[in-house]
Amino acid sequence: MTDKPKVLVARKTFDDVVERLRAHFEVESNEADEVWSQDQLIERLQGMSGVYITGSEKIDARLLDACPGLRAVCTMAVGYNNIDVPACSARGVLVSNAPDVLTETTADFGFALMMATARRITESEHFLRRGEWRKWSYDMFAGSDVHGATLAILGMGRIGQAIARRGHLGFGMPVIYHNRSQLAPEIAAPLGAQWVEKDELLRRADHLLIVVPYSPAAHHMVGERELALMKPSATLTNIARGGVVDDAALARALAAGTIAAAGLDVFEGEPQVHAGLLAARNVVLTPHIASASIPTRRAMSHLAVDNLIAALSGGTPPTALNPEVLNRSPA
Ligand code: 8YV
Repeated sequence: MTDKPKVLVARKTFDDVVERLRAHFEVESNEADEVWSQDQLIERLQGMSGVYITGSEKIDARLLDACPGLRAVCTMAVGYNNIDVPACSARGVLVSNAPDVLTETTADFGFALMMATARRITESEHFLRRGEWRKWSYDMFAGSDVHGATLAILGMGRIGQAIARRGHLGFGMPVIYHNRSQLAPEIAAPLGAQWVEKDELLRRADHLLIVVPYSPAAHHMVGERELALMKPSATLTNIARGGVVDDAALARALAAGTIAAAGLDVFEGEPQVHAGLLAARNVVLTPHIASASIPTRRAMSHLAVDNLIAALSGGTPPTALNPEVLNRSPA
């Protein structure tokens, strides 16, 4: 018998991460890394005080009402559009995410994806692997330049700023951005970043980088109308969330030559990918791996555990989204 609180690790993670939890809690871990339905998750959460999740598990009022013992929901992702934070707060459930630790790794990937898209790296590799490379020619897989081109960033949080720094300092790119709030001048100046209206951003972009968090207001923020504003030579790279871009409209724009190419790490309805994107020649597709370096995935996982331990042991979770719930006496 043990009186340790019970926690659920909803997806497979590093063994030592689970071991850290075992020192404090009775732990059940999804070692088979099955993707559970919400009903299966609810079933496994019975009697649990805390849960370690990823960006894939949906935590909403229905789940919370079915799991009244739950006190802490800690995700190893920075994005938390899968969690109804107000519903958690209303029930006194602490929520945390995992910011900062993935910023530089995700910015590296966004930049790499943008470069691969501009310089047609995967398209040319597929051509080579198919055995079609017979001779050199002057315009074979000629793409667009990255250095000196206008870097347009939609969303200018931590990751957007890290991408701006790479573009401005490393590649001499003029940087424009659109965000609800403007950066303080002392932050914008070293990034060479200038705030512009969204339509101007789209019109001037040589390379558009989308890093805005998903929210209902951001749904299809880039759709047919927005794509039509872009230069035919421009590229679009999305490392934010599926749903920010209208994938059907993007597939049409890529086929029609409205824009030159796209680099996509996130998709509407992933892991399904729109058939028009799969069929497109001028698109680089990756399976939501922007934060996937081993050190960063470890840091994200350990940060979720730091939060879970603190939340259930009377400590201060380092990256709580609703820390105010800890000051409330239990109902
Ligand atoms: C994660 C992400 O890999 O942190 C995020 O918001 O999108 C990625 O870094 C993913 O969400 C984990 O499920």
